[in-house]
Amino acid sequence: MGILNVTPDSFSDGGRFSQVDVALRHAEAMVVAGATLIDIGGESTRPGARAVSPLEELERVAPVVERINRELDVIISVDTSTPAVMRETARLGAGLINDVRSLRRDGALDAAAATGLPVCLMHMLGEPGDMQDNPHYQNVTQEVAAFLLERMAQCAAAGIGAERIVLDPGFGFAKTLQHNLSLFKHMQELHGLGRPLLVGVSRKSMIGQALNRPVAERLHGSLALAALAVTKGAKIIRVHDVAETVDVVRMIAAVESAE
Ligand code: 8Y4
Repeated sequence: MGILNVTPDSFSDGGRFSQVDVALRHAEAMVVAGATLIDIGGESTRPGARAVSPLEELERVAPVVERINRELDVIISVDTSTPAVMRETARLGAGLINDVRSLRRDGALDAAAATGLPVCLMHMLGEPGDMQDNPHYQNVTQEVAAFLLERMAQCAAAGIGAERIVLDPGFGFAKTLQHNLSLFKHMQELHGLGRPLLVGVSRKSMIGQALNRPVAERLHGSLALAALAVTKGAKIIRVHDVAETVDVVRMIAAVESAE
């Protein structure tokens, strides 16, 4: 899964390419490099990021979803917690709802159910703005598993069957470095929930903290964790550096398919 951030159009310098063209070219490069999903997000989850209205989020994301659906052979994942964005992007050809809030916003369960699309449920406590204020767990892996099980039950009650669900431990969301490392080490316990796992660690601060690297120097740490995640059974890896990660995944597959 390649990450595509859709930035606002308002600062466009009126150059030769619109923001939609820039996004399409980035998505195409990731598909050529081997991405089978593109995750499109129009609302920043960074602590302190300005809140984006549903209309503004839709205006950023919808043209990109429509254009990629028209021009590329790839599954479009929409990184959103907003019911209207789920409904409208599903109509425009999205193939997966990726909600870091696990459908906890008002109306999100019903909106996601109505689309008929698969959903990625991710673990996070609180909201992006306050999630890193002193997160606390007795056993982070068990508590993440319990949270995801509860969200799966809410989905089932809303008509979203288990066969439509992908699960995500939510690395970097309401977790200290030690929480992230322990959760990663014990990730295989989450297979007990019976659904495919998606892992997103690309360039994240757990790599920065463990290696003392700024964000521009986290590729090798990201690839190490991608390899380890695949070895631990993760089925989808959400990354910025698609070509490099695809080599890692193919190399593992080559070894695994040997006699
Ligand atoms: C550098 C670059 C440092 C990016 C931090 C980041 C996940 C996700 C995000 C994830 C799923 C991010 C939308 C955070 N992370 N969705 N989204 N799983 N399913 N930060 O781990 O990439 S945004």
